Amino acid sequence: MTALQQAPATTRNVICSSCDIQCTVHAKVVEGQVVRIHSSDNPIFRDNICMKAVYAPKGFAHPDRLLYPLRRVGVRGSGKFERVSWDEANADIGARLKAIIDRHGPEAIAVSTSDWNTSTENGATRRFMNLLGSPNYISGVALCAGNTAAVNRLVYGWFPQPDYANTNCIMLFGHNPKRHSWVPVFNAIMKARQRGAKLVVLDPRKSEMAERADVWLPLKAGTDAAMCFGFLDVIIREKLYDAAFVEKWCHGFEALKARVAEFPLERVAAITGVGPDLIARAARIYAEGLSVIPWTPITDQQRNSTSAIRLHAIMRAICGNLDVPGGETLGGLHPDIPQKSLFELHDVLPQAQRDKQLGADRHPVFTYRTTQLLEDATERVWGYRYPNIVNGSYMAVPSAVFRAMADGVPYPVKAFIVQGNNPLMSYANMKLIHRAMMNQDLIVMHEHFMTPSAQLADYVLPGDAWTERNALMDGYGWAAHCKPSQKAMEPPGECRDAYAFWRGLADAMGLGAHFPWKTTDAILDERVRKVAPSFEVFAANNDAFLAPVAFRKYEKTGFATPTGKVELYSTVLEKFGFDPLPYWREDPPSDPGFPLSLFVGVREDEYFQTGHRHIDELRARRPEPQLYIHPATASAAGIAEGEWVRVETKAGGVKLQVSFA
Ligand SMILES: Nc1nc2c(c(=O)[nH]1)N[C@H]1C(S)=C(S)[C@@H](COP(=O)(O)OP(=O)(O)OC[C@H]3O[C@@H](n4cnc5c(=O)[nH]c(N)nc54)[C@H](O)[C@@H]3O)O[C@H]1N2
Ligand SMILES: Nc1nc2c(c(=O)[nH]1)N[C@H]1C(S)=C(S)[C@@H](COP(=O)(O)OP(=O)(O)OC[C@H]3O[C@@H](n4cnc5c(=O)[nH]c(N)nc54)[C@H](O)[C@@H]3O)O[C@H]1N2
Ligand code: SF4
Ligand SMILES: [Mo]
Repeated sequence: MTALQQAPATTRNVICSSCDIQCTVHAKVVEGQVVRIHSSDNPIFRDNICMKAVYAPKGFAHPDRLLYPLRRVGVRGSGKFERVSWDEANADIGARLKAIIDRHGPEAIAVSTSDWNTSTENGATRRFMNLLGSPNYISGVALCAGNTAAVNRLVYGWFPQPDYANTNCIMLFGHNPKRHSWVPVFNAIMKARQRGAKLVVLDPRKSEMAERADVWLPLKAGTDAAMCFGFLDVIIREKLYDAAFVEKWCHGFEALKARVAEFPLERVAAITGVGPDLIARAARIYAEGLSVIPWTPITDQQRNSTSAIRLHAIMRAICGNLDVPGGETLGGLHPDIPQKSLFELHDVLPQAQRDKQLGADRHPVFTYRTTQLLEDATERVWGYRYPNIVNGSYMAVPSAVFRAMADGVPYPVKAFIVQGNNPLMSYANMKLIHRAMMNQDLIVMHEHFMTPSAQLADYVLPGDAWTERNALMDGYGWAAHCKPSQKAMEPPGECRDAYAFWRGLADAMGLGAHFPWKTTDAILDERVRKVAPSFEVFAANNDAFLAPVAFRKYEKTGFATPTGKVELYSTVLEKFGFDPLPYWREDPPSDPGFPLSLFVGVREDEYFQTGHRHIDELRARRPEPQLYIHPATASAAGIAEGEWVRVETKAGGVKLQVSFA
């Protein structure tokens, strides 16, 4: 036995943030170091654990981990940095931000963060920006749930969660949780299947979930919205909807009916490539009993995203699946633990600054322009005007921010602060983002590693990891629960947490008085004050802290929309001159120079997004980036499995290794 194996061990309850689903796991700690991650005994998580979590401590202890603040000394992107202190870094960043604000206004400062930090910064990101006066916050959430949350909010004012434990049918629009992808959702779907719940899967590829499905609809990629019109055609023609709910609670059913009538099954079959009988069968299974449509980024990232998401919401509502056991529950804010939204101070951002939010003119749905039309209704139902659902509310539009950074249109953005996000690789249009970043006066990154984005920064500041901090993960305004995460070890070197990062910048900008909590632990103590004497006590006694469950809450408050009803016909979009009903927009005709169609999706078990490639054991399992291609298409082109090919679109190209798997 080694000395380490003999030393006494303790176990901490930690929330894994190696992806964004927030599993509670156990960290075994020996002599101040996390030596093992294993599954917790909580029934939602105990059945299995994914390899990203198991290898996380190894990843955090990697020799390439950033441990000290770095300042760029060579030209931007040359990779030359020198070590500085946090104080030096913050003072210089503060002075440079002030100069940019003096010259261009606070809207010239943009911030980009992502999923992992949704709960760990305790609202400090938006607090800092709102106090400064900048509306230009963007997040990877724009490609992942933020859009869905905003569109759901337009329809009924909440973002619902599936009740997997009691549902009769799960309909997946490409969503493909696996043993190593979104473990708790995978476990919940498997348990529902064991109980006899039906599974309907829409996926152009025979995915793992498609293999398990009662009905698999191999639709053409990007045609999900059209498919929903087909489902609704069957549901409305065969009167499979909940007529009493529609009558009492829905706005615009007749208009919707007329729109759906434009989509007879033959038309939908021609668009989607799936036969009318199969479409009708799936629609009837969905409408038969209590059913759920879990969220997926697939319908966040399509030409017809907004319509597809609205159509999901409409199916839920008219089939009587909203806020009932076995359907989809409406969460909201926890009544006893102030969620991070309440720390964000959206009310201090002046209207004139809100109006400058980039991209709101053409794509308003998750921007202030839309959400401010919902504020009164939100206050009536939520008791609060600014819930930040999945951290995706009140965002600017990423592509518009990158254009402002690159070309100064409609006004210049000259400083870019990035926390836990790899913008160059995660948002669409890498060439534009590269140009945007190269045109900045100041880029600050809060990171674990020298990512391709960090290599372009002026300052790279070291971040702590999820084993190294206390945290309170709230339910993103999506579910009304709070889960504590216990610090298991000290962060290495000078790594700091997200709240400390923003507080340091706030001090440098003369805003320190607005950040009265000196540390994350102080703000956590404040957040749990109503239910425990301190965060430490709260975390020791609670695995998860759930709000009391209640159903059909809208019967008391109405829905959080201007009409107080489910807006099948959107009064908000109508005000902006957009089509108030969902619609179908055809793809432009394909270019003969690009004969194949390409779609994305398929999470790699070993990695989360652009990270984790530095962990040897994981890299050995999947050393190369892969392209999946049908063997018949490959052989027609003379391509063999294992060969490297160049994939080109009009936007650019990439080299990938061919796999038939
Ligand atoms: N091409 C393509 N683009 C995509 C997607 C895709 O599948 N393909 N998926 C989309 C989706 S669904 C999402 S959610 C987004 C995700 O996009 P990103 O949020 O950019 O995800 P990552 O690539 O994981 O980058 C996160 C970075 O945060 C750092 N990090 C992790 N934990 C911490 C921490 O605790 N503190 C600090 N300071 N830093 C930390 C990691 O080192 C990593 O570099 O990408 C979207 N974009
Ligand atoms: N191991 C691991 N797990 C992860 C992640 C990771 O990076 N690694 N990322 C996490 C994150 S941030 C997210 S958001 C989730 C996302 O997880 P999922 O929701 O499962 O999304 P994807 O894996 O991108 O794609 C799922 C399926 O959609 C299909 N698909 C592609 N285009 C279309 C289309 O147009 N329509 C339909 N109906 N289907 C289509 C693909 O063939 C694929 O089988 O995974 C999470 N889990
Ligand atoms: S699915 Fe894996 S990586 Fe994601 S939170 Fe759970 S344990 Fe962590
Ligand atoms: Mo995501």
